[in-house]
Amino acid sequence: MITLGEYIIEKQHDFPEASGELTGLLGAIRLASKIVNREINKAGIANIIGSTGVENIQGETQQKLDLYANDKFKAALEARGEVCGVASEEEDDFVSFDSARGVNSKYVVLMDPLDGSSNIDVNVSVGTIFSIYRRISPVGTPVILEDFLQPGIKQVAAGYVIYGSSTMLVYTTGNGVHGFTCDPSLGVFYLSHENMKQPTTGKCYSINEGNYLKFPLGVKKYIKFCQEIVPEDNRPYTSRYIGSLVADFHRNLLKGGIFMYPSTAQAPEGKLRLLYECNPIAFLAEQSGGIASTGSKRIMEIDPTELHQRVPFMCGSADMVKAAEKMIQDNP
Ligand code: AHM
Ligand code: MG
Repeated sequence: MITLGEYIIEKQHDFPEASGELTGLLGAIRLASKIVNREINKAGIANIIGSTGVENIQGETQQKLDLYANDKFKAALEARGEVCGVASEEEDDFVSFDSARGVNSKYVVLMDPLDGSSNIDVNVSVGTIFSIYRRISPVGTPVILEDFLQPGIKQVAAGYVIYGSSTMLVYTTGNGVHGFTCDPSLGVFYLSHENMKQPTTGKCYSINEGNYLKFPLGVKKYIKFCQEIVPEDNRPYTSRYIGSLVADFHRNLLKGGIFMYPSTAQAPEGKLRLLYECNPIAFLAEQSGGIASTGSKRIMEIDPTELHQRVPFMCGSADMVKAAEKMIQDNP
C-alpha cells in the first residue's frame, strides 16, 4: 500500500531539478481536499448546503460550500508557502501571496474549488480541479496577471479530487495519470489506479441534451450519430450526464467515452472555463491517451486572454473525439 505522499516523493526523482516545492504544493492540495471532503460528507446534517445568495463574477450564484472550499484551498496553499499566487473560479481577480516565502516561490495554482457544486444539495458527486504553472515573472516579486494567462501546454501538473461514492485524488505531472483512493477511516490516500489509460473508444456520450436545439449543426449531427443503431460500432452509445464535469470525466476516463459542452446560440463560448476546468482536464485527458478540443483546436494550445475565459469543450476517448471533431468541421 503506497500512500499519495510516498508516491509523490518517489516520483520527485523523475525531475532532476526538483527542489521539493511541487511535492509540498501537492501536499497542501491533499490536506485541503481532506478538509473539504469531511465537510461534504456532513452536507445533510450541518448548515452548509444551499446558496449564499451572492453571485460570483461570472454571474453564478455561489453555494456555501463553494466559498468554504475556496477558503480552505487558498489557506492551505498560502500556509504551505510553495505558491506565489492563486486564481480561482470563485475570486474576481487573482490573489497574490506576498509573504517572504510566497513571493519567493515559483508556482501559481488555478482552481475550481468545488465544481458542480449545485449537485451537493442532492447528494451527487462533485469535485475540485487544479492546475499548476511555473510563474513567468521573476521570483522575489509579486505575481502578475501574465503568470496565470499561460496556455495549457505550460502546465507543470494538474488534477482533480472527486468526492464520490469514494473520494479519489487523480493527478498528472506529465508522466501519466495516477489515482489515489482515500481510506476514510484513516484519512489517507492510497495508490489505487497507477498509470490510468483511457480506452481509445467507448460506449458513453455525455452532453446536456436539454440544449439540443441551441447546438451548432455539427454537434446535433454527432448526437444523432451516437444514437444510430450500428451494433458493430457499439452504437447506439449510452447517454450518461451527471452535470458534474469531474464525475463525467472520471467515468469516461475509466470506461471510455466522450464529454461535450459545446457552444450554444446564447453562449458562443460554451460554459466551461478554460483555465480552471478545461486546461487541467485536457492535460489529464492527453496524459491518459485521450484528446481535448474545442471541436477545431487543441485546448492546451489556446493562448488565454482573460482569467475567467470560457471555451467550447469536448474531451475523452481519442477515436470518439476525432469523429466528433470531423462532424463539427464538416458542418460549420
Ligand atoms: P460550476 O463550476 O459552476 O459548478 O459549473 C460547471 C459545471 C460542470 O461540472 C458541468 O459539466 C456543467 O457545469 C454542467 O452544466 P449544465 O447544468 O449547464 O449542463
Ligand atoms: Mg466549475
